[in-house]
Amino acid sequence: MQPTVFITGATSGFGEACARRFAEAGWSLIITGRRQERLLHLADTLSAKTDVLPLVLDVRDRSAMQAAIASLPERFSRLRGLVNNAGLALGTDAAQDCDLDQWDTMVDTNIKGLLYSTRLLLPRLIAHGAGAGIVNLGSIAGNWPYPGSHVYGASKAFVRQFSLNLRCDLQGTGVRVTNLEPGLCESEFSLVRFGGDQARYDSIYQGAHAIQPADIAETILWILNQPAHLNVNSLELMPVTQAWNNFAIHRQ
Ligand code: NDP
Ligand code: 8X3
Repeated sequence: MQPTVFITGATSGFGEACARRFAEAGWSLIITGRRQERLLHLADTLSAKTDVLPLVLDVRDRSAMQAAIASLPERFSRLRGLVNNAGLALGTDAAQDCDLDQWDTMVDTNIKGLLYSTRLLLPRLIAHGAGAGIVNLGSIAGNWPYPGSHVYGASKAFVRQFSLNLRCDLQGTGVRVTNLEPGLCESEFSLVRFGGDQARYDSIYQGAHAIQPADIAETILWILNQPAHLNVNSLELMPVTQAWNNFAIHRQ
């Protein structure tokens, strides 16, 4: 029987690249996202290669998530993989200048949405047992501070600790958990963060040789294909061009 992976946020970036890579590797797919047209187009494209179930879902909508997951068709009922990918950053202003609605959106998506998919799908991963795994999209922003990261980085620090804590509770079930922590990657992520400012987006990636979504998809497939006795707890990735800088000192 083909393994099945559930991917949140498959309409662009890492999620879409994962859908394409896992389909190539022969996995069945459950793919989700809010943008219906993109999701259905992707499902249509990949259905020539594998069994695909598209679910138009907002991860923040707990009752819609519950209903969709409760009524998964039998052939998709047992999961080998969950890629908790849906997420976003909004803005880079200093905390004191931020819009509280944007903070709500980041918390509701990056934290609460990830909690809903995890809790609702855990029984199906546990039913699979040995070899099953969750890959959560953390970030270097959950490990390291930088100006303007405030709630986004804190939401990813939540994801990191939640991933480690999950491992304690899942001990004995065979279900593995990984927090994947990428640095600068080229995707719509920055366009969303910069409110659609294409020129600012272009300048961020100019000459940076950023990580590509296909690199992340390859890494996630590698993580989930590790031998069943092995858990990758966390994995931080940066492009070679990215590194740390000095501590900031404000001089009077
Ligand atoms: P993209 O913006 O390209 O993709 C984000 C995906 O999340 C889209 O498919 C979007 O789908 C989905 N999404 C956003 N909000 C919701 C929601 N409420 N409900 C359902 N789906 C939602 O970004 P990336 O692929 O780069 O980012 C994916 C993950 O990786 C995020 O969690 C991000 O924080 C993390 N990350 C990104 C890095 C980067 O530099 N790009 C680095 C480190 C981590 P739709 O809009 O159709 O709902
Ligand atoms: C995205 C990476 O460096 O923009 O999570 O915070 S960064």
